[in-house]
Amino acid sequence: MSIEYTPWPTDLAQRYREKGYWQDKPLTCLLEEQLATNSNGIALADGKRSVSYQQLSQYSSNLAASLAQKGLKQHDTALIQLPNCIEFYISYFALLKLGIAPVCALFNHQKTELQSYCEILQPTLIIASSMHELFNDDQFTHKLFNRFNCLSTVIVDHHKGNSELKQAYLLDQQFNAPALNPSDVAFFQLSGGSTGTPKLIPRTHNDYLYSVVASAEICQLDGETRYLCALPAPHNFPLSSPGALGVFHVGGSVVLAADPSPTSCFSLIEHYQITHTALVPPALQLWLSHAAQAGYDLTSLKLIQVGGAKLSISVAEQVEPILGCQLQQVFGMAEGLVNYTRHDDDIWSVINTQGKPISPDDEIKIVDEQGNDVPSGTVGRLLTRGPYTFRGYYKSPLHNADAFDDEGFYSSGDLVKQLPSGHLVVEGRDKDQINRGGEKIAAEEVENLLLGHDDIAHVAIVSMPDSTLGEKSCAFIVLQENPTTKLSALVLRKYLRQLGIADFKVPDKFQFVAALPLTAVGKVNKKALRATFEQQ
Ligand code: OOB
Repeated sequence: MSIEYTPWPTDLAQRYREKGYWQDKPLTCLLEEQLATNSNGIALADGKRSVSYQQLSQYSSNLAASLAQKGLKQHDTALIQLPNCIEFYISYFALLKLGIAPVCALFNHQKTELQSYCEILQPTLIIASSMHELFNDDQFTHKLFNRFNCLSTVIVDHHKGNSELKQAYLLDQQFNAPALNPSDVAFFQLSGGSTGTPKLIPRTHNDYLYSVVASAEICQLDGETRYLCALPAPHNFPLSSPGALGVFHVGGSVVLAADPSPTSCFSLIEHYQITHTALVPPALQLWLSHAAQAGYDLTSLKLIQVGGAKLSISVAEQVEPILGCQLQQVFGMAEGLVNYTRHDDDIWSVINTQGKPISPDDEIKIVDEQGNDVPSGTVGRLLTRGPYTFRGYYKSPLHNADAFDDEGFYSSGDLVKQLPSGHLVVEGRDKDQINRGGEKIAAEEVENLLLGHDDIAHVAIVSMPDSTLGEKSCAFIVLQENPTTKLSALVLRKYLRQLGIADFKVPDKFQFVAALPLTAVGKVNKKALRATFEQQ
């Protein structure tokens, strides 16, 4: 049985097909099309190794065949957790070819996140790396097997010695590909989240392929493109905006960096003559301050895309003078909608706006608190629907009821205004989330973990301004009346790390208070808590 998801209404689906957005082709066509004309072209390189399109295609088919032999089959689900490496794309395409829909966890995710994904998705397969501490030995794998009956196979890519994953994909074998339905869920994107439990975003072949192909065109990628993937590979930005998949679509090369730091990236830029890359604002700031004295030749760079969090105007202005390449602002979301500033935009729009939507059929509503349209140019809440914006989180009917309006528009939680040119300017946020330099923290998720501590009565996590990351997180804590232990920031950090959450979610600051301020209706007044930082 196909994996369930909320479909687009028939009339819109028909329109998206008529307009040629949905091509009714599976995402695997990205590799097949290159095989015909560019099989020896370099698809991927990581500083030490490189693979051609032919190899990427063969390796992913080999892995798919080996998984099929283990009994894994179309419409199963899987969890992939790999660092930025060639194996990530081999695994991703292997699963797409088999019709297995994976969720691709970030490499800094820990126990809590991985277990939540397993809980929601009930995967049959996990592909992980021994470079992650959880998969260094068998303990965590055993725990997962005990807890999730659905699991049949865990494959760990051992970076030292024998890797089961490498053995599987290097063994040439016949793969009988199942017929894929392009309307099916291809894989799940991770939501930045604003609720207690993580949410998964089903992305179909049709909708995702459209966003990739259209993005590659907007960003003017071609066979000569050498794209540096320095952000976490599964994230929507470096995967599809236009990201690695956009590069595969045009037959260019993707070069993988371990992380976006100048130390990891500059030598790769010089060596591979990188033309395009995608960064979050804090990484861009590091590049700007290290470019001059680093001693690397960065002149091959043509375009730096910046997104994931708001880019300040003063930093945006420095890109061309210092790095000698064009800036493109990208305002996107794993749920769908992606906006780009365009090559032919005037310089003011590139520096001051977050771009305009990919598609003429991206519908934008900007509304006030009552849900009424605001006058043009006024700030309001962003709602959107379109040919690559999802229609519902996976198995989350209650949350979906809040996240969508009656007409199927998704409410992104962003406060924006739209200029007469169509460009959007992000002015703030109306969701319980902290954007820590592009890494999203759902406040409620971390609050719930802290509330599990016996000595904590109440907790509220809010953002506080930070000159490098834009925002950091602060937890305001109210202790129980007679605490059994002496709580400190140190103790609580250790507590959260023992529970196992991604490091970026551990609050940067803990503030112990007698009570939390409340609103008139008795909810925690986070606005008042945030305001305490403005006064400092
Ligand atoms: C990207 O995707 P997500 O899912 O990690 O986060 C989406 C949220 C947006 O709703 C917005 O709050 C924020 O991240 N955001 C920005 C922004 N780009 C994203 N806020 C201000 N300025 C920007 N340029 O972050 C993402 C997905 C695809 C492409 C680019 C970014």
